[in-house]
Amino acid sequence: MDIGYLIREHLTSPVQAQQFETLFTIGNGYVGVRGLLEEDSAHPTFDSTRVHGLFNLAEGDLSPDLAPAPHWLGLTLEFDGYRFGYENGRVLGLERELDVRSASLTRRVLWQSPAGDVVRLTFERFASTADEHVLALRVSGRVLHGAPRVRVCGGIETRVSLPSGYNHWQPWKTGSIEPDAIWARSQTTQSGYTLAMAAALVTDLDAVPSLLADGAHPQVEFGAALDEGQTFTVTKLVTLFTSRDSADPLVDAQAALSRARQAGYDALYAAHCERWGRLWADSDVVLEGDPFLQQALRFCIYHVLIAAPQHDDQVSIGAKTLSGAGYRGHVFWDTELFMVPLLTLTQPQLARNLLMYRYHRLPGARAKARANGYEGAMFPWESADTGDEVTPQWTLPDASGKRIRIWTGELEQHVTSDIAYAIAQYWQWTGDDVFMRDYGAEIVLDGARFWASRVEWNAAEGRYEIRNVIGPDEYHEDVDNSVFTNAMARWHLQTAQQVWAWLNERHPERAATLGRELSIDQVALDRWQDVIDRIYLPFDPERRIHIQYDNFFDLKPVDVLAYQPRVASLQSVFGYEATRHLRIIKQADVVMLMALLGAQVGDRDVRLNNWETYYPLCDHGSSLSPAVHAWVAARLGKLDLARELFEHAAEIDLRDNKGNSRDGIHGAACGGLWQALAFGFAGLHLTAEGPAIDPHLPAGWDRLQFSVRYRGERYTVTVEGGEARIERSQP
Ligand code: IFM
Repeated sequence: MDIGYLIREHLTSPVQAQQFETLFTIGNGYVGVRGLLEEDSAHPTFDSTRVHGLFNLAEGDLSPDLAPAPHWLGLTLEFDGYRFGYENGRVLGLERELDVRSASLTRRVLWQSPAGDVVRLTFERFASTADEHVLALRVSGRVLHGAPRVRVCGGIETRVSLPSGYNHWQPWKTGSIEPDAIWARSQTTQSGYTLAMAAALVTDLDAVPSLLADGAHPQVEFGAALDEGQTFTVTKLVTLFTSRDSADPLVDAQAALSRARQAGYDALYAAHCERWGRLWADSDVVLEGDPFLQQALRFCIYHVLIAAPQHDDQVSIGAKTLSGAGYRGHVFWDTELFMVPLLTLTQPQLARNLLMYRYHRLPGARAKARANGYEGAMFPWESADTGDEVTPQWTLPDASGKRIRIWTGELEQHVTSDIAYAIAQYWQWTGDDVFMRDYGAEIVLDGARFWASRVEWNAAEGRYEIRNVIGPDEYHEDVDNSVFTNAMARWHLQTAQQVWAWLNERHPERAATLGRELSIDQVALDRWQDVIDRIYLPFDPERRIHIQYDNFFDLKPVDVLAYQPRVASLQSVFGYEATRHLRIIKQADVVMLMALLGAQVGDRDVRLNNWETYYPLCDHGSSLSPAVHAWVAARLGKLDLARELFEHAAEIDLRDNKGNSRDGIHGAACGGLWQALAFGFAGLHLTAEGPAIDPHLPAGWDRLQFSVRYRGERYTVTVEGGEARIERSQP
């Protein structure tokens, strides 16, 4: 077994348990299941399971949550009346590990009951990637000492809640199918999605199952006498459907359960592993010379893969994937600029699904533009199922009851260009002209219309400006002429010109339709060109640096590097209000622009000057930041620093270095790590002839190998022993 695929649990304090619940999330692009323990009967929320797309607005709330699905992991084991659990009896041995190669979680426990019986228990679980409606867990036991009577009980716990306490479900209806199988069904209170779950408890013990009637928590139980040396297995098979994917979720859940029972755990697991073998064949990275980074890369790729919808183009990946309650499941630019590129280059069909989510949400983006007095499509900063802006306006109250106004929903507008960037990148790498013709072009063109209407003419200066925004650096709100925002708006308009020219040349009928529907005429095209020519990109010609936004250098200087090392952000050190006036950057901003646009931002000297100016000011208060810095540092040849920043990015969840992994995986940091490696260290880029590399690896990285897909063909990048190559490979 290659250690680079295994993530082991190391608990040094009880609070870390929640970090590992997040880390040990299993999933299949439809459902995500946190790593709660099977026997955990006293969990504060039972918030283990999330299904894509089930957003709901709870009564009394103003922003939707991804509603938590019932907790299906529960399994109680009692030996002669003593309940198995770490707090009872003695744990004589314990190990728990996530195997990202097979997307499965395993725990081995040697346990002595208070009566002295000793059992060895192995728990395994997976969320099937071969049939995404199937979830499975199995416990295999062996009695090493004693001959206890075992009692087993497991069911569907519907009394789940979010840390916020909001309820999202109407009262659950529950029932039984057979003596060893049960079901539960309900609807979300406001959005009206139905979810149905069915579960069976199957065993090789000579036991007669019976039902424990509890409306909110239907369970199956059975008991049997065990002999010393005896082995046994208990398998819990669970199926899950929603009204998003089924006309009758309960009927489908029951039918799928019957099929899953017939197949059995081993066959289901084999099919699941076969699919994962194919996923890894395309997405794996080998990095020899640093075992931690090797493990982190696979861990991060795994978490993006288990969150990416396989068969559904109406949902997208939230900032915390399906692994936690953070950010309520909402979708940010994190998806398009951080996670999608990994998928575009290694699993293009999954990237396409995510881009289609934005296509389907164009009506929401158009409504937002209209509501703000603009044209075209203005995508929401936070998006859920409807495509409307769902960013909450206030933070939750702190200990003193104080709440802070959140302005990103109104002011953080660059997301519209970020989506266009992901579309252009997807198109370049895949050559998927059908997608571009039928869907992508419409997003890019209508986004361009937004920017053309959004800019303001400054007659005194003779230039277009974009005032009152938030750039990637969210410590500074309501700023004018964020260079990131302005430069990406300009890039977006230029890209729209290219897409429009291509459409007219290759698909004139589609161009005519879109031209009519989006009012793209010569007047509009002239306006785009004028904005491109005269939009203001703040630049200091003496220092030859970009200026993050107007008056940025009036902020009070702070020696940010003097506050290292630290887990808390400098905003929490100085306070929200004070930080607004300090020259501290939350995350890659000008640096982010350099990562995306490279030499288009300026010549090497300008980019180096930008780096020397902005890197020392950055607090990395956002998990999105370190990987982007690593990427740019690697391109600028600052390899030691690049490696340090890469390690910082790699540690975000595995070592919880932002202190909030309990809320869910930082999906953007995961996707960012891969990009830092591919685009930064390996220097992967496209030329007219196809993909090319320009690698610079830090000392100690002995070998790097990964594959990407370019226009249907696989290319493998290998860097080892001072040699580097990219070659077309099979299949
Ligand atoms: O999208 C990010 C943002 O850039 C920084 N704050 C957190 C958001 C969600 O990850």
